[in-house]
Amino acid sequence: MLKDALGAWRGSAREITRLIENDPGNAEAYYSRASLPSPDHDQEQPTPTNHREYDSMSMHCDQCQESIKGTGCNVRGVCGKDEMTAKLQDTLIYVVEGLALCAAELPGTLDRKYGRFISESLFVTVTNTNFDDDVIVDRIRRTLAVRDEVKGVTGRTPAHDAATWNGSSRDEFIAKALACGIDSLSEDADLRSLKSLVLYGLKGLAAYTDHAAVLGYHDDSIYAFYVKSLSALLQEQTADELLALVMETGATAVTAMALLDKANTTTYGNPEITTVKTGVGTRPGILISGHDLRDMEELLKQTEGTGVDVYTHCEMLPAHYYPAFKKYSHFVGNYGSAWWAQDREFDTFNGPILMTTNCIVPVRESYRHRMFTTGMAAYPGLKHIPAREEGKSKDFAALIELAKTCKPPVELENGEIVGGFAHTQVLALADKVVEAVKSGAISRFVVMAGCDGRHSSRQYYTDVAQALPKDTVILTAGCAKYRYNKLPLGDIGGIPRVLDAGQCNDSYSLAVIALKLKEVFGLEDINDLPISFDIAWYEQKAVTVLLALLFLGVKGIRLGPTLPEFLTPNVAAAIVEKFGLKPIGTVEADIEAMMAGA
Ligand code: SF4
Ligand code: SF3
Repeated sequence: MLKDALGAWRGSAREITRLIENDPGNAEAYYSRASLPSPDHDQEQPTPTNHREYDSMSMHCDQCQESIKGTGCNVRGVCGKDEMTAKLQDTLIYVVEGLALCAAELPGTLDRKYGRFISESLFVTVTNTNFDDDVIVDRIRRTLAVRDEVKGVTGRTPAHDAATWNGSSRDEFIAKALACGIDSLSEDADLRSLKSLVLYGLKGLAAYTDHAAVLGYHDDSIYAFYVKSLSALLQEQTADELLALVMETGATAVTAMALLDKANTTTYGNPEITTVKTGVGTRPGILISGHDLRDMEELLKQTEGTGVDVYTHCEMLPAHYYPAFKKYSHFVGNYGSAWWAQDREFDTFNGPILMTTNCIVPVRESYRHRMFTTGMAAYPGLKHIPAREEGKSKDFAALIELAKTCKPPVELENGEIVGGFAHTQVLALADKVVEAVKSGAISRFVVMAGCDGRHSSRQYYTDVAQALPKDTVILTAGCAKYRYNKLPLGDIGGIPRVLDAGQCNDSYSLAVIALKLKEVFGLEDINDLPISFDIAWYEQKAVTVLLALLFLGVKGIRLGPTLPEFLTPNVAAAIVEKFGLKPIGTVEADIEAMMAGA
């Protein structure tokens, strides 16, 4: 029956299975974890210092691209997540599903306080966001309390363990996880795979929705979808029902990214072409990483006139592109590169570091005393800046006072990064871009958005950027850009060959640009544009972006460095058939194919 359902969706394709069976070399490339970590990053990673009285426990997590091949992470995460944290996150997801099941009984529109609470709880479990067991235990307790509050309102209790189960101690939560992890989603591997795809898409969706909520923007249809989809994960579903849910997750992802785009641009203005310095000044600095722009704003306000400079790291780089932040003379530049190199870069930064969201890597002793978390991010032993009270700002005084006692950052490089090509800026240049395409000066756009990661195989993206013909333009967003955004790739008639729209959530901009170009060129189908998609994924926000692109009808996306391990061959084959999704191949073959429109 499952095969029929998948077959109806994908025809008779067996592309992935065929690749694995007939060409083990390719299968290795598509499904294996490449060597890890990269050669210059091979020191042993420190371990988060949570309690460890559960040494014999096993875990199972397969939600990110660095998941251990074939098994998922089942002893300790490659990310540093240990088995207890993994188990607690499993229980958190389960009780959130129980909350959704109970909330489905509520009449009318879901109260936004519940929607926002679900966003936060899902966000906590996104890769590299929260490693602190105490925080997760507290959130499980709060979720159970909210669930019971909802039951009090409806006067009804759904007949499901997730709606009735109760616990209060860490031990009970750990024990519960043994029965409610991802393996419990379904006994059937393909159905479990489809449910995982929905769940991981929801996690990324929740992160984007939470960022919008922080700025006061909500969309009740997103919260309604949480209730529908999380409840569905607890129930028996057919393949057809789950495939529909996958597409609805993509549709809701578009809604969430559009909402966040509106929240960011209404609050901070439309990103503009900006040159960001990568060198350092002579004053002490605070380094801010992650994706939360309101934290960025409040930190800039509170550091003004203190003698402390502010630098961005990784996904906070695009903050420089917003008009609202340009007025701060102490907002001096970007320090370092993508998340996975942070342990070296944080060491030499010398000043306090603020992690507003993912991605945290296991923290070294050398900078532990200077590192702070806030929002949904947390790590055992680090100071956490509490949530803002209603109508007030967060208080970053502890970072500022510490910064005053620190040395200035050590210079790692001294160059420039150009960015700010979100949809309004690119569309302001539309005449120039269209003319360049019509004259043949631009032959093709290649979207290379997404995540960076530790795998040495991600060198592929650097090599593609360097080897693409000089009449191509790379559209990017997310931390994947660090594989090529400092290369001297030049410009085409004044249009830079790398157009950075911003953070991973700004991938929405790339879709808007593509849809606008389709309109300008009078095309019926987005796939008729001279655009290829060669994107990189790591964590669940990239899953969300991928589902959004599939929902928008983009076909022929190349995805790497490996396809998600949580997709079974049958499910992967279904997506390959319906959407033409492709694993990346060699640099030469992929460029040749992309230039030929394939
Ligand atoms: Fe493994 Fe990724 Fe899960 Fe971490 S988030 S435990 S690396 S699959
Ligand atoms: Fe990067 Fe973590 Fe995904 Fe926001 S910072 S794109 S990986």
